[in-house]
Amino acid sequence: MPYQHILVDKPAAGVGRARLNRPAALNALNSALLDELMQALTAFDNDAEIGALIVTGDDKAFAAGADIKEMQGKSQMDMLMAPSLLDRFAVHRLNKPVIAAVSGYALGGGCEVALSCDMIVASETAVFGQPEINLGIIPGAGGTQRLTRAVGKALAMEIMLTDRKLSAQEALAYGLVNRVAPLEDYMQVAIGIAQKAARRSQVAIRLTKEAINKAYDGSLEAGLAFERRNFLLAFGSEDKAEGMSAFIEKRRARWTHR
Ligand code: DAK
Repeated sequence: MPYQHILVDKPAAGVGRARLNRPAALNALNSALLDELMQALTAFDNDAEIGALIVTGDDKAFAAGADIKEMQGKSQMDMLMAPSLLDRFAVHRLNKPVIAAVSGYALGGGCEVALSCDMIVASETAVFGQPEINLGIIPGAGGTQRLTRAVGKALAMEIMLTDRKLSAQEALAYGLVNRVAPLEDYMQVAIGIAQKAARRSQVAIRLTKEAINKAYDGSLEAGLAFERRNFLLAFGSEDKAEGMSAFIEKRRARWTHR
């Protein structure tokens, strides 16, 4: 099936790969792209020939976040009432192992998609961050919960409150990513890990993944529900409108704190 915003292939036996493909917008995640991504990943998840999945972007950007140009025109009610709001960021619900192969920017929703995967392989050029604070909003796809669990409270606060970015090596040191590899090798490293998982029993893999997530999750659902509420609150603010306009108009935001 032809997709408009992603590329799909099987780079090795048993491995399905979805590549975000909006390079002119640094793979910003618009609704259509997210729908296609979930459709493609779900198809791989249901394909008996496939044992592991890879989500990736291109060398310059995994994804620079949700599409600010699309979000700018949306109201709080648009976001609240969107029928597939939660289904669009649902990589964590897949049954098979999912590896994010990250090069360049993994920001905002892009970082959150990577964090929703089971493992992350980063190129040396990868940059992780949650810059939503610059737009007058908060992370909305799990960042406040998953990043905090991955790197701990102090660093999570710095990343999300001050837009501190993490390099690939820092992300490795803080336990956010599994491996860092040179730009020319990171995809092969991701494929290698995917192949190792793909060779195993899909039943045992699925049950193991479920059990690990149980240990890790705790009250993640409650955390996500709370985050969503606060995301919607921020989305109704004047500062959200100002932050997004300022980005698009390439100027500094003038916050009114309302
Ligand atoms: N959205 C739309 N367009 C983007 C974009 C984005 N997030 N990021 C980059 N672009 C576009 C730029 O506007 C530019 O387009 P033109 O001006 O050429 O038309 C093109 O991509 C190249 O970008 P730059 O010219 O800015 O490239 P630079 O190399 O100079 O800078 C950068 C790269 C990544 C530092 C910069 O582009 C940047 O700061 N981008 C924005 C990063 C950002 O703020 N990301 C967070 C977005 S908010 C939700 C769940 C999740 C979310 C929302 C809702 N629900 C479940 C409700 C997530 C929210 C976010 O991710």
